[in-house]
Amino acid sequence: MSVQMSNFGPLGWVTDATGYRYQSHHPVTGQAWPEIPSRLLSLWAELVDPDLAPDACLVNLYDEGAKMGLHQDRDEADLTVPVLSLSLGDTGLFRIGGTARGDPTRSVRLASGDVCGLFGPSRLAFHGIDRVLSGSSRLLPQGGRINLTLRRAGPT
Ligand SMILES: O=C(O)CCC(=O)C(=O)O
Ligand SMILES: [Mn+2]
Repeated sequence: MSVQMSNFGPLGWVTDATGYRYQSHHPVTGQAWPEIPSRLLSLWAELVDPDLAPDACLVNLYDEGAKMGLHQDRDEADLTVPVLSLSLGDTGLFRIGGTARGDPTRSVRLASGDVCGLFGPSRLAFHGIDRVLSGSSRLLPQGGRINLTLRRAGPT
């Protein structure tokens, strides 16, 4: 995978030779993930649900040339809870289609500060990042793009 990943929150999404899963600790250090920043929790409460907190925040770091193939987010216990993400730094070319892999797709630019939600019928839409527009933001001193994806991973 060309994207570097870490997590905030009680559960973190990890991938290794044995597959992918949510777990409570960093696979190398064994430490618990840091808490989800309060401003992200507020964003979720405002836009998704004030009564159901997210328990996972995936941190994706895209360096120049990094991309993420088309996929569905479906490792969560309750697939009706929306997914909410915040993009920072360089603009990402986000591709989104339908709920079947072969459905037509379209491309949307996610610039720094943009929030993207997968709600309702789009919750299980195939999506990915085709590429990052290097140099399109000066937010991150070393360039690149950070995407923070909030999810409710455990049972609701
Ligand atoms: O970087 C993005 O905007 C999408 C990230 C994503 O789809 C994921 O981490 O599952
Ligand atoms: Mn995803």
